Formats: sequence, structure tokens, C-alpha cells
Amino acid sequence: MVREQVAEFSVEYVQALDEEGNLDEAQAPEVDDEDLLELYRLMRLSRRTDERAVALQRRGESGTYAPGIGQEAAQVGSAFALGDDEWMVPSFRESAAYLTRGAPVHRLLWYAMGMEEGAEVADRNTPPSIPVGSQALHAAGLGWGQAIRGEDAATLTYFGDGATSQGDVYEAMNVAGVLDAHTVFCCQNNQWAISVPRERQSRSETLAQKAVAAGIDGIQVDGNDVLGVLGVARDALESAREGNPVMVEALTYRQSMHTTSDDPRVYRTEEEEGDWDARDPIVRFERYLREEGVLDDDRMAEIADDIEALLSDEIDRAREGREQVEPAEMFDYVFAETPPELRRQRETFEREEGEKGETAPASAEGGLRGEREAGGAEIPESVEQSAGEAAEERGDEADDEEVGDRG
Ligand SMILES: Cc1ncc(C[n+]2csc(CCOP(=O)(O)OP(=O)(O)O)c2C)c(N)n1
Ligand SMILES: [Mg+2]
Repeated sequence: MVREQVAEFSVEYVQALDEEGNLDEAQAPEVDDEDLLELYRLMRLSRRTDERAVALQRRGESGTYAPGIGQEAAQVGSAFALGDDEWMVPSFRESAAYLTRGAPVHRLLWYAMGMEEGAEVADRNTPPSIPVGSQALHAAGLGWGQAIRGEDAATLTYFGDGATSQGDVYEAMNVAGVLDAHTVFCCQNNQWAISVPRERQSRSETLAQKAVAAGIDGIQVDGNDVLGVLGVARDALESAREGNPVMVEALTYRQSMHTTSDDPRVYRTEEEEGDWDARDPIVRFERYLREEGVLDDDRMAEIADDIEALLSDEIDRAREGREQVEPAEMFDYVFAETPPELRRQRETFEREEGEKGETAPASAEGGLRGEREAGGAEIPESVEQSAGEAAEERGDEADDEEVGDRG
């Protein structure tokens, strides 16, 4: 039987900064020194925000939190390419993308603290989406709206490698393709979906090729290379603004736990983690910036101090806000008219809260990766050193570090 080939496809890969921080000029996007430093500051701010948020959960001051440690380049690089009049539609691990979009840290913490105030639609960022992959559909809709209105603007949505196995993500890409939606689908392939590794997620050689079935472009980028991601995101957004949606697969790694309820030691090896530590996105960028003379020790210390001061203020603000809300209010936001069963739950909650009195003491679970983190040794020194020193100068915040990083 003679078979005729009716379609063919290929998937391209981009890397601008290699693991040693050397730049491939041909792949480098145009970025001035001010923006280079801002990208760096945002990545460091994101990492410290995640570390502090985990510490707050360990102290019993906050609920579940999903850190994006290791994914800062994938998020900061892509969100940085968005204009203020464009939309960002995140999943639940996108603190770095929110911060890049100017969202205040206290609002992210309020969300983790279970407060309604942390889930508002602000500055064209939608709230975190917990049902895996469902936000891709919202992004297809927003992008379709931009197409209908003929706007020169696009929508960027994030989801994980695991989410690509959800129908929602394929349906969103398919409908975006059919409707010329102005949507960029950014898959952060961080190699794990809780305990399911990438190779058990799909037999597909790349996740970017999932775009092919939807008839849209798919491209792979080194997701730990902030400059590569920025360049690819700029091109993808440009294409989406013209009615050609794109899927970007950013190859990265979730260095930390899935959420504060997870312990990755149960399902992955130290060797694997070590391999990815060597590709840390912040260390790599730092090497490049130092080589270029954009960054030196003094500047790094200054940035670290500013971040510690900002986080200290923002955490105070989050705590103050939390004290002003009534936890039982959570029952008020579920239905327009509270059904009897929920009213009963509210009564039970109020009764038990009354009996409990003061808040429960902080739990003493492990650090960012559990016991292995003892001494904080797994967080690269060059990133953490000055930040750690700044924290030690403040007695109370050093307490947070103790609980969060050292278990
Ligand atoms: C529809 C749905 N199914 C299952 C879950 C439980 N769940 C939360 S996160 C997660 C894994 C997601 O993995 P991935 O898409 O790779 O994103 P990552 O957590 O790695 O950022 C699962 C199964 C959920 N929240 N929603
Ligand atoms: Mg994942």
C-alpha cells in the first residue's frame, strides 16, 4: 500500500543563556541594562516571597501555598513581555508572574491565608485557578474577546505539564485556533505533576507538539533561561496579537515541594534535584550579569536588602489585614443565598472556633524540601547569602527563616 504524507511538523527549541551564563547573541532579545536589573530583582523577589510564604504556613499563619522556586525565569521572562493592557491568566504556582505584573506581595499572602481579598481580579490578572487546566479556557475566551474587538493586545495563560493531559487545555487551544484568539498558552513543564513524572504524563516527545493538533504554533524554550523565555514570549505575543495563538513549552523544574502539603522526598531522588540545582535560573542570570558588569557584590547586596525590607512591610500588611477579617465570612461567598446545610456548617465552625480560642501553634514540618534542606544547604549560596544576612539582622524575621528553611 502506498501511503502519501499529508502533514508534517517540527518543534523548535530556543536557548539564549546557557547553563554557565554565556549568551548566544543570535538568540538574545533586546533588553537594556535597567530592564536586565529589573528581571533579576523580580526573580530574587519571587524566590524570597516563596520562601517567606512557606515559612508563614509552617508557623500556622497561612494556609496551603504552592512555591514556584526554580521557575522564576519561566514566569518572570514571560510575564515581563506582556503590556499593562493585556491579560495574565495564571494557575496556582504563579507568584513570580503576579509580582512581575505588579501585584503586591500581601495580596498573594491573603490568598494563601484564605481571604477573599486575595482573589480579586486586579490589573488584568485573574485570580489563581485551582482546577488544573481550567484557566486555559478563560484565556481562550479573553483572547477571543480581544480578537472580536480588534484589539492590538493579547492574553497569556500558564499551566503545567500535568495540565496538558486535561481536556480543558486541548479544548482551549483548539477553540483559540479556530477563533483566531489572541492567546498565548504557556506550559511550564516543571517535570512533575505532584508525584507523576513527565514521562508518565504523556508519550508525546515534546509537550509543545500538542499545539499541532490544534493547528497552532508550538515552541520549546529553556525555561530556566530568562532571556530565552523573554524573547520567545515577545514573539509569541506578537503573533497572538495578530490572531495566531501560540503554545510555548518552557522546560524548567519545580525545585521545591508541590505545595506545603507535599513531601517530594517520597517520589524523587536527590541526584535529580542536584542536576537541576546546577541549572538554577537565578544563578545563571547572575553569572551573566556579573560578567557583563551590570551587577556586582554591592548591587546584589543592595537589591537583597531592598527585597527584605519590602517583604517585611508586606508581611506586616498581610497580618494586619488578616486580623480585620472574620473567618466565618468564607461561608458568605459560596452561594448568593446560603443553603441550610452551609448555614449549619457555619454554626458548627463558629462554635468550634469559639471553643478553640487562640490560633493553633505553628506546625514543625520540614523545610522547603523537608529534612534534606537541613542547614539550607540546597539553596545556592550566591542567591541566598546576602538575603540571609539581611534577614539575620532583623531578629523576628530570622525566626521565620528558622521555621521555614530548616524545619
Ligand atoms: C481538575 C483537577 N484535578 C486534580 C487536581 C489536583 N491537583 C492539583 S495540582 C495537580 C498537578 C498539576 O500538575 P501540573 O499541571 O504539572 O502543574 P504543577 O503543579 O507542576 O505546577 C493535581 C493533580 C486539581 N486541582 N484539579
Ligand atoms: Mg508540573
